[in-house]
Amino acid sequence: MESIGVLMACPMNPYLEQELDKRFTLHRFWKVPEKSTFLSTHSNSIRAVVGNAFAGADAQLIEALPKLEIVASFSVGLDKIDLAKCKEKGIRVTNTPDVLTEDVADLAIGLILAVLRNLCECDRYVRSGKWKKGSYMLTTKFTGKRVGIIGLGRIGMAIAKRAEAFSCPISYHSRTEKPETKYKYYPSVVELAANCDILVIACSLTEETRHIVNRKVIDALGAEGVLINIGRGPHVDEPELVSALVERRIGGAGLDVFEHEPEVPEELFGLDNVVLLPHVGSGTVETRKDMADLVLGNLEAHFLKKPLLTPVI
Ligand code: 8YV
Repeated sequence: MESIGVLMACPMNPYLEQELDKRFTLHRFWKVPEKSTFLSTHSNSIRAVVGNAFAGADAQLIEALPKLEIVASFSVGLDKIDLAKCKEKGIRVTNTPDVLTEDVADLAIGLILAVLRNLCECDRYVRSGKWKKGSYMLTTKFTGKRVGIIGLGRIGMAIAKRAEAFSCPISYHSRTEKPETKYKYYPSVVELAANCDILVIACSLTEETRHIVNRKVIDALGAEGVLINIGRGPHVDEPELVSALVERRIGGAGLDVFEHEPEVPEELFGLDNVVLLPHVGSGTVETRKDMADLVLGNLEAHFLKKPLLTPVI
């Protein structure tokens, strides 16, 4: 397989990069100064693209690579891949579901606790010596709070399971009701937001879910409500969220993702009711290794003409 050209869209994982380098002819796209010259030079040898949550395969890249057979994403989210174009051209697509579910759900609970119990602020309080001058203010209890989840897929379910252990009543919104669960379904996100204390975004990003959390939803969540986003930044109308947080029209937010990563609105930096993370939901050594092995396994399966491990298309 050494002669097969694989294009890695951006840096994502050193182990994956090293293993791809061993098995294929690896091209690191981010190191290429003249992208269009590079693409025309290698258009006949690149048969696979490896992408992730930050860079994938858009229509322009797909069109530039006539020999492209497979896009293997080092992510569960597929929003950086033009799926319609892949389908049209018969290009296979794989992602990394399941292996990251637990980590992302763990992080969602971590964010809830961090926001409600002011964990990051408390840490700063101790480090700055303020504790010596007086005790820290009281915070908000998590156990028993109403948790609303947008998207009850694998990750949404894993968050629900964890929140149940905190005695939280769970409700959700998704495209269709899931009769197999006992959780309360809301056909509208505004209604879900109006009936929960903590609103968690756990759906995939599509044209339908872009800005699914808008001004109306934020207002329905209200001044005591907390928004947690472990999905994608564009799920939220970010300027609306920022003004709601600054004006205290919403209680707080725990955000692992942002609309223009790695740019984060600076207005958020001074707020004590917000916890900001650098898109680390799946970011553990164990999970990233499993994700890398899935990418490698899918590519090998494809080029050996075996069934893909985690096919999307
Ligand atoms: C990663 C992700 O952060 O799976 C997803 O959809 O957002 C992530 O797991 C990313 O792809 C790491 O490079």
